[in-house]
Amino acid sequence: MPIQSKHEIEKLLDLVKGKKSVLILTHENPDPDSIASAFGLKYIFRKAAGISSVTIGYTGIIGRTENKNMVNLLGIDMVPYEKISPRKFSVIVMVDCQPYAGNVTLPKGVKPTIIIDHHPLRKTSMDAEYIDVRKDFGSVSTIIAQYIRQLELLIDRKVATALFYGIKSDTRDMGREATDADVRSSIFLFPYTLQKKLAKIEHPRLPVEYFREMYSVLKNSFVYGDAIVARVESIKWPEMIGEFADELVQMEGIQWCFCYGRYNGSILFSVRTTRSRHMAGVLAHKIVLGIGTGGGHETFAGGKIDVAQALKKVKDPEEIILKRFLKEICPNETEPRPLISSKEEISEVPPNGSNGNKNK
Ligand SMILES: [Mn+2]
Repeated sequence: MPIQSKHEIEKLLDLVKGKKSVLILTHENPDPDSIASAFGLKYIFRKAAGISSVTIGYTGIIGRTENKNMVNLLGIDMVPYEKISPRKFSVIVMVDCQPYAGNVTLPKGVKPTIIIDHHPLRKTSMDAEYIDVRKDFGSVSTIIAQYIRQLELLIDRKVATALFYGIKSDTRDMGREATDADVRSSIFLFPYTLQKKLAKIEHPRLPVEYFREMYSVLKNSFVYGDAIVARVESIKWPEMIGEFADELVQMEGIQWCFCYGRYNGSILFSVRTTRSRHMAGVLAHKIVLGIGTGGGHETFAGGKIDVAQALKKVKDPEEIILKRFLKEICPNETEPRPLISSKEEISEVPPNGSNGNKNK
């Protein structure tokens, strides 16, 4: 898909020019791509449309350490949805999501004027006044970087760093569904990035909790043929499902990963596949049909089930999504094998070090 023309971008700016206040909404539990897109767009609105009152709103939490560092180190002002009244804004923008996709909230009857996304276009999005939805792009940050370039705006280094990381993170370092456009936007942004801050975002100090969670996920992982399934017992932060799914699908011999667990009255799940042109998004949609919402991209997707709602229809929604996943992925029922067998010894005593026991 060609780059958006300057003329088209002017149309976007015309929709906000002279408006009192603009709300940019990310998706629930925003990831780096949606945070960066909102931050970049806020910058564009300020520099190119003279709008200073732009609020970035989000639902859920910013739980992943990388994302928290990104917001803190780059000074991105993110306002929780509970603290905003969407109806009071003159213009509402959605980035990296679309209405009714299940991962973004708006009061009844309130619609976004502008939608900029890279998930498959939904019918209900068609009545927005400005739609730039590029399913083929690896990230929305790529689109926002293109806008900055087309408008020949001076580049803010924090914005450049955020967008660069947004692209990097959504495409897993250009390895996941990245196109030439993503690469070109990255190269354009790179000279302006704040490398030290970026390193602190990408390689953060992690809370002890992270390692405990990782242990519990590995302990609960089962291999079914070329698929790995992990039921996460307690989700400490909602993004961890996707975070660990990204890790597990890297395992040799594995082509599919399904991670799921309960969080705040919902079942959250992530689907990953190493096979391109496999519709993880379609699969995510299919396995929650009638009981929840799901969707995403070719190789990575996710979804959510409201447990109380689902229980009105079915007895065990967790069992249903697992069964449906397995039915699609390994139709010839394979016996699951635990990733770590109980025979493998897990030491609960510290090693002896230099206390003289080593020759025993
Ligand atoms: Mn994205």
